[in-house]
Amino acid sequence: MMKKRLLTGLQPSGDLHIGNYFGALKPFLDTYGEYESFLMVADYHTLTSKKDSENLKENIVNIVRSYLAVGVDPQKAVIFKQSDISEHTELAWIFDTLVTVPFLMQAHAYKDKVAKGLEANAGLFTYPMLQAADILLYDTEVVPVGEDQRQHIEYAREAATKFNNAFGETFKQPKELILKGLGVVPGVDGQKMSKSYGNTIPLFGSRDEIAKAVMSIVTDSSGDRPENVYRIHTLFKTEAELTGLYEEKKGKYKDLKEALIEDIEAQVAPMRERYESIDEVEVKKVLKEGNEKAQAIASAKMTTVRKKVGVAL
Ligand code: AQP
Repeated sequence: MMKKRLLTGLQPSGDLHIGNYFGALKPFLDTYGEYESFLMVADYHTLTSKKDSENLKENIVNIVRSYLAVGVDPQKAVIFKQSDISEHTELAWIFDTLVTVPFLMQAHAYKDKVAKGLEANAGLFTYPMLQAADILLYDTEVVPVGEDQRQHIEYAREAATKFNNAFGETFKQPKELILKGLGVVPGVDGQKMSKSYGNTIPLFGSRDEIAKAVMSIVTDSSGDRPENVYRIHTLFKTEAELTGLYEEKKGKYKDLKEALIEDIEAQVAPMRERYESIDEVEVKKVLKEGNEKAQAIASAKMTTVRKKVGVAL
């Protein structure tokens, strides 16, 4: 029996943080063996917010290093780069012609980013349709993501429905996979951890960088338990494991932060070591192999799509 397909992608827009890990990479790692799996470098999405070519190049290499360092086996998942498969932007254009401006205007992520001062460029506005193309091009059925992406997966379903209604059954309906308790990892200020909010704990940071970020977690001095510290701590230890520690160190915020640093370090140090050992040669090899596999699927799907919409002569 054919395995169902699973796909997710992250933007090479800066250093990955533990929110990206627990929200997207961990659910991917926990499930990708059960599916035919795809892990994309969402580099064209990054252009909606960043225009720094040297930095983008470096971040593309680093995100593939991250994928490998957290334990993704490139023999078991297709690791590929979005911009190398031009069918993504081609299909996104077709979806742009199917959805309305008022529909796109309801996207929370767009409104939030513009409210935070990001330029309201047309690419940022139509981003959900490029994401729909990323997903639907591969007949993806499962998409591991954080909570902030739930609406975008709904938008991908809408793009599939609009296309199928207009041109006949072509695309599958994808479903988000959001792990309980991991959908929104808080940052050091208690808001959603986000590269653009400057509130992250870096996934591959040095011990000192992790310690600095943890020590800056905002604590509310009114209670025995520093809630922001505790919420992040539950990602690394079970609540049962933490009960004794938080009882013993009641009110001692510095001690609790130090315990959190140790627990983060225990989990990320081996990944950081692997990350440091992966070079650009290996990254290029992985992408070359992954791109070939992705390209074959994307080309076949777009041949069908072009026929269905009527542009193929
Ligand atoms: N705080 C978070 N908690 C849970 N999941 C999260 N994700 C991001 N932040 C959290 C998930 O990580 C994946 C990668 O998303 P992306 O690379 O497209 O970037 P993003 O969502 O825009 O991530 P950032 O760090 O929050 O970047 P900016 O600053 O651009 O907003 C997605 O699955 C996302 O849900």
